[in-house]
Amino acid sequence: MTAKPDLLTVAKLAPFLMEPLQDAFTVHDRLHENDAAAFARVAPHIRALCGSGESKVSAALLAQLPALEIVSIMGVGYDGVDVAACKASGVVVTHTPDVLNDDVADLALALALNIARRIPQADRHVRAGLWPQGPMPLATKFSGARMGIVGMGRIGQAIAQRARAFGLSVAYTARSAKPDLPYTFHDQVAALAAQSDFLVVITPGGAATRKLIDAPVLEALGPQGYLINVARGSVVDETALIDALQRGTIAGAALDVFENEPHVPEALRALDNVVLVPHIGSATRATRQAMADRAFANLQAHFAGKPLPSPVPECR
Ligand code: 8YV
Repeated sequence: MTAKPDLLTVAKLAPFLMEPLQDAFTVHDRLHENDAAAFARVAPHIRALCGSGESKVSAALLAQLPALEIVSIMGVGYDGVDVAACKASGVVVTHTPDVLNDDVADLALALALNIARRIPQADRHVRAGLWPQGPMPLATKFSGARMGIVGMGRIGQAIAQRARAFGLSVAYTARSAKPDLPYTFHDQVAALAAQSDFLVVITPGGAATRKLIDAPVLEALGPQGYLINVARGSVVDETALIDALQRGTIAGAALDVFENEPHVPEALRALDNVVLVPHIGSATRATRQAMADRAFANLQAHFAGKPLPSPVPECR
């Protein structure tokens, strides 16, 4: 019997991924974080890494893993992985696109509806026994509004389809215009924001989009506008956002992701014109199972010498 390959996990993984991993690999569960001496002993033998969309795989970690062949990310985003360093050492990177498009798009619409119609605030109003004292302040109409989407990839397109079903007009910004799509393209995010009631961020994280949503963009979105972020916290300048929310520069924000997750600034938590959820875009049982299956399938294919189901674009 050949020995199972050694695999290091770089995130706390769900049991439905951990179990198949443990059957097929010798799993070292976050050993690099938990036990430096034990890690130093196994590091030369580690052939695979498995983590989540939020995992950090730095050049410094890679330098300690001379036998590494593959990094399998259970997530569509892989902005924490130093892909250039992986490629330089012949390490392939895989992720799990497509299977989460519906869930993330569903959440984007749910957040937009929640912030516009003030549903969490209304729930708190009823629970606090305030209804007998009078009605809630009137909310913002969602149907027929203007949505601006920052990032028109697979998930952006799923958001746009749902927005159209609500009678919203859709415009977008992306690296380049997509002439096949029936939506208005803006090459500047501030110009898009100026034309939007709901600005939805669904662009990859990483250096290219860091603080793309800054004070001038929020200024352009304006006092009737709402920001929805289902991408990465890094894409929004959180300090500028808090300032804009406090001053009424924008009407409100609904956020699934934050700059320093799982820590959310007290100043943001204290505001009433926000809806805050803890990075749950893909967090349904069906979708997380599909993501786990794909992350495992990528590893299995690699060690069976078969084509990889979903390498990241840079590794195709
Ligand atoms: C999850 C995500 O948070 O896919 C992504 O990029 O951010 C999320 O779906 C996570 O990666 C689940 O493992």
